[in-house]
Amino acid sequence: MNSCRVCGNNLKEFINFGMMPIANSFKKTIQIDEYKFQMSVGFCENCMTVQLINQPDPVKMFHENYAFFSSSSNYMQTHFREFANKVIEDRLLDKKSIVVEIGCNDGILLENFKERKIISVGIEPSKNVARIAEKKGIDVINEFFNENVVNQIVKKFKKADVILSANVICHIPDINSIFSGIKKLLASDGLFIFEDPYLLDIINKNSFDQIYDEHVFLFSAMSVSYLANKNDLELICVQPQKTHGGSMRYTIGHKNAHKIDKSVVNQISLEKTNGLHLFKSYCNFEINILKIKVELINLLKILKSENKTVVGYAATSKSTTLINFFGITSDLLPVIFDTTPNKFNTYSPGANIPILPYSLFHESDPDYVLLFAWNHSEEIMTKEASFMKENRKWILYVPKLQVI
Ligand code: DWN
Ligand code: SAH
Ligand code: ZN
Repeated sequence: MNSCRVCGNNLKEFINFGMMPIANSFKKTIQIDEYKFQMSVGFCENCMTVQLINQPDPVKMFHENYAFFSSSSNYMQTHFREFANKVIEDRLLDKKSIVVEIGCNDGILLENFKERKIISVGIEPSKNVARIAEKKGIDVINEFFNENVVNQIVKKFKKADVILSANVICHIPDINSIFSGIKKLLASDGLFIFEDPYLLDIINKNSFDQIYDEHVFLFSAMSVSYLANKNDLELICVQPQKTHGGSMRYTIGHKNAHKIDKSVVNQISLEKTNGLHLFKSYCNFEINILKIKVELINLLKILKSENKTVVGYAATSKSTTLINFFGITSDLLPVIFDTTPNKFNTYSPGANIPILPYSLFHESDPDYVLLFAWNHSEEIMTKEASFMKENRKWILYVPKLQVI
């Protein structure tokens, strides 16, 4: 039996992607025997949480050489500046306030609090990115969030007025211990605000590539509400976000400490209208994933038979699922260009497709560009408008296959 990490009930499996590598394990040399794990996804009919059935040990994914640097997108920098400003204004934060962020990465969010002279602490296990945040003058605890970290913060400062987290809570398998840690760390009138890719958007847009080793949970308002309640907390507000193809911002407080916004009940009812509480919806999701697999592979094969050049744009974590599940090899996609120096001149996880520095993209002469960072399409398409004008086309696969 596969037990739900939230409530212990039996998980019902709905898709098996097969053996998958670590999504961010970009390699200096070609490797054919790298670490892989069985990536299948299950649904819990009791608490409504969608989750990976197996997840690699967190230390295999988050370490001193983590490949994702949050500040690689200008759009995300703006998003996090606006997020910080909103929290400061809504919560009337000042020099006496304490803000804690779980998974601060390179400090993309906390640097905004630092600028406003508000005390903030980041918890970040991946040493290389944590060091960048520290260089920005941010106080970082280089550890996985746990009870010891909670005690350290409360002892050094006080309980947190606000605990923030973006694209991190859905990464943490031992989720009840995270929520019980938050219960201890949060001041009596404090708020825990986190965002993660939103299950309803993932299903409706068929953005199945949000499923990879790091993303152990795909949350909804239903499942977060259950999780909060179980840990003597309460979901008090939800606010949809455009980021990462559709995310949800969840605001949580101590039980009975805040008025519950009507957005919670409205969102849960929308989720039920869309069948997120029913196993059959996930079986349909699997059908849609298999459909796009056939469509994209057919397109790449046709383009190859016509001697067209196709290159990949952005070696995202998401691309690891797509490339390996679809069986894309370097004969269909000879190269991926990316802006992250740590990924330059490496080979992609699993498929061993070469990753080259972004500067070489404009020296290449592709007919088609397969956009793996489809979530940043506005930013990227604007940036590349003049290059793409020269009779080149984008290939997009979310929410459906499009050549534009
Ligand atoms: O949840 C997560 C999110 C926040 O970030 C993490 N688990 C890992 C990561 O996911 P991702 O790798 O799918 O993130 P992005 O932001 O969709 O893609 C980032 C990659 O794209 C980087 O390698 C940089 C690259 N990129 C690029 O080459 N040119 C990005 C942009 C915006 C560009 O213009
Ligand atoms: N908040 C950033 C980073 C997201 S990437 C953003 O939205 O861009 C996920 C981050 O979570 C990584 O930097 C990783 O090291 C961190 N992380 C993973 N598990 C964690 C844990 N248990 N506690 C704190 N941070 C964690
Ligand atoms: Zn459950």
